[in-house]
Amino acid sequence: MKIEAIDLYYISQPLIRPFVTSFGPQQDRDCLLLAMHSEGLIGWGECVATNSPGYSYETAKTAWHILSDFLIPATLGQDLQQPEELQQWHQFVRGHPLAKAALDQAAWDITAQRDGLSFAQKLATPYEEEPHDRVPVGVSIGIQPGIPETLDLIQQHIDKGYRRIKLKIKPGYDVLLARAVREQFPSLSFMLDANSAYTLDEAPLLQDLDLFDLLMLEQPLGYNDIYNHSKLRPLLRTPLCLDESIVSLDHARFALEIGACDIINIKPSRVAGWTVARQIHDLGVEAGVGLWVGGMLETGVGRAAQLALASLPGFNLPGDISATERYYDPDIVPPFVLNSEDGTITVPSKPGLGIEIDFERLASVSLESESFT
Ligand code: OSB
Ligand code: MG
Repeated sequence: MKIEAIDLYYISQPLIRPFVTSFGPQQDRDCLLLAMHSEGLIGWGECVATNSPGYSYETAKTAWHILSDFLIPATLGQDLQQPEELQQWHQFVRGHPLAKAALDQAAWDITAQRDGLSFAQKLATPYEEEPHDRVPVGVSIGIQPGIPETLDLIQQHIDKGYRRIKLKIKPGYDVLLARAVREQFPSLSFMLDANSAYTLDEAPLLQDLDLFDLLMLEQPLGYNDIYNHSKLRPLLRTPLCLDESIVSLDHARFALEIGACDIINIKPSRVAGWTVARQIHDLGVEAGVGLWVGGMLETGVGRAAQLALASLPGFNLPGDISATERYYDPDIVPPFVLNSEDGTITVPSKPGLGIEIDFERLASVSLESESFT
């Protein structure tokens, strides 16, 4: 299918509540959306880079630049057969996985529609096992003003039916928090995410977290420091999960080879899209490690594709994929809701992403848009 046109949107939507991590607060969520046109079909992609380079060096503005000046020109006019081809088309751009992932997602969406498959079914074609039709999900709770507020929020989410809670931590807001949570919720499945806020020197403090039977500790050390995670891991009983450090299939291989983690948080955007995300899934299955799908406060466009990835057979831990009502009201696609009876969200089953864009809403949250032909 010849790629005829690509529309790019810079959008900004207020979050239901500010999301605070060890790298700072976020109130309005900026991101890019992209529509790929071919043969009367439209494939959608989301670039999760936001207005500040806290989680990644990419921002929505750098992604706009890389997409409009390099990646989109290298994509327009191409004859797309399978989404894996984008790896070749885009390898001349070093890095910038969040920008690449938006086109990758759109290519998976549009080829799935062409094939009459859901995004999940297309991703699952190599496997004997069918993709799951609902996937277990958890919530990621940002840093709150205090411990009582955090305990309240945890209770609210348990009441809604979430079965796994992740809490953001930072130095000074860690061991006391974990102790209070474990005391109040003796059997809760909970985990902590430090977003690279600690150093190996702080291993004794991180060892104190072993007391609280955490599901895992996510990315305590440097975002680009797989090596020190391999030194930390034998010092902890708590399973160690990597997020920021796994930016490619090679990085996943390095981490597993040197024993830097027990678990990988797979975010397609962080690894340039769903093609590589699936390769890391396969590598993780082979290595027998824990696997789950991470989140980046996606709009419904990205959320649909997260759910599709999470439906693959190798994922064995709940993803950071919560109901739309936790993030945006309204969103630009109809809300995803929690199945409260089992703490899951249903994977879209219509062709492609299976979403319906509310173009009026999209226009009202777009700060800028441009069409490339
Ligand atoms: O580290 O997993 C992270 C959100 C933005 C940037 C980084 C992270 C997160 C989350 C939110 O934890 C997960 C979600 O989308 O709910
Ligand atoms: Mg994380």
